[in-house]
Amino acid sequence: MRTQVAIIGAGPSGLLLGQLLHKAGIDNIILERQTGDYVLGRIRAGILEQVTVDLLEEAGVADRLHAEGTVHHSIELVFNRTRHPILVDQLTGGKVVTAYGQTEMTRDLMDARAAAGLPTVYEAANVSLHDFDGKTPRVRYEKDGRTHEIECDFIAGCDGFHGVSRQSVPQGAIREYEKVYPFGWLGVLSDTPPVSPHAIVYGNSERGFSLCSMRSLTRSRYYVQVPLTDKVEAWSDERFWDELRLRLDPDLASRIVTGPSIEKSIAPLRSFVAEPMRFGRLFLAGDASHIVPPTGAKGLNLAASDVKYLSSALVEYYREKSEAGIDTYSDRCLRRVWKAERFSWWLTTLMHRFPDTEGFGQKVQDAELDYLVHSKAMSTALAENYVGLPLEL
Ligand code: FAS
Ligand code: PHB
Repeated sequence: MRTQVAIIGAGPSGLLLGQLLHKAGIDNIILERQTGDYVLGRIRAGILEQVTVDLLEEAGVADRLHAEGTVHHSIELVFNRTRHPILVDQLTGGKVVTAYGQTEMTRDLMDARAAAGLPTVYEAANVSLHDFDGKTPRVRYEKDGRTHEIECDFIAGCDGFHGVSRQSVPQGAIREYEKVYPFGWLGVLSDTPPVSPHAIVYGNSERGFSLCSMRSLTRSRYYVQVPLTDKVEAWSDERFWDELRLRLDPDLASRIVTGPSIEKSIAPLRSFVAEPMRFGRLFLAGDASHIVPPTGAKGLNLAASDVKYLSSALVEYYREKSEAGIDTYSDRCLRRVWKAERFSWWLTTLMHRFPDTEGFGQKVQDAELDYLVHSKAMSTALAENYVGLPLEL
């Protein structure tokens, strides 16, 4: 079999890339090792930057997002049991974020791909990448007891942090940067009305970080910081709700509507970047190349901006026979990736309690929070990073 672009992974990166390439008349196939239902069952991101919303519109899959997504004009920081609004739209000249689950975005992309009759191979086992350092790369995979081979012009490694693409790059050709945080996030999804329907609430209390978010006006998403040694089995719903309340201000705590968890899991936090993001005819995009702690809601949005740069570069190659876009792909992505890595690290450091934060360190964190909510300059810096920096910066 032959195609122009072989995409590894049917997460947001792979599906969005496939849709944008299809819109541009570029043939592509997606190889996914799991089933579609398994991919949809992963509960992850929930906040979309305007850049991501614009891309989904460009891909023709934004109808449900506009119908069901919730626009947020502000966020709130809670510390010392007091809530402080950060009026994001006023500080950024009107920019906002949209609450819309990654699961729903993935479902919209899967439905659009199926409706267009585009080839997606689910349960593709033992995917392997070949000859991407030349001009005729190939991808192999196993399905239904047979080995299949695809000849292509380019391979897009959209297969996430644990995928095969980055692992296929010769060790000497790639540099990795990593920071692992000494805590995780215990997340709960519940079919209850969000406690703060128009603002994502980030808390820093002596008991640790908390986050009040949503997926819709009838489905909430909450998180509390937990030690890495914690097991989700040790957290009953009741224990979770009690702990969440203890980390909020009294008014918000009194308004939490509890209900049975429909998903509950603990995720570790890490910062990670692999450089460069291009190896001959192989391009890495999304979590295959970088990971951020979810505090800044950047992971999914960075995947979308990588895909914007990559799809534009491939369209330019096929339409204008120019390699300028593919030659600058990695540098353009990494300039935006590292700014998001910095912001995510900064907000994680500001809003979490670290095991080794002594008296002085805690006083400095307290002072930074106090300065942030009373300084227009610092609140503006938070706001412009939160809504997403312009693509061209
Ligand atoms: P993904 O990991 O989503 O998709 C990669 C796909 O490739 C998967 O479907 C996988 O099955 C497939 N694959 C892997 N290896 C393969 C192989 N060898 N062959 C074929 N297919 C293969 N981001 C936010 O912005 N906000 C959040 O709140 C947030 N919360 C998160 C919580 C968790 C627990 C995790 C893990 C991530 C979270 N993220 C969050 C980040 C997350 O949303 C990612 O940024 C997003 O999924 C990136 O999408 P992809 O790059 O497509 O990678
Ligand atoms: C979420 O809704 O899952 C979410 C929201 C904001 C974040 C991280 C996660 O910063």
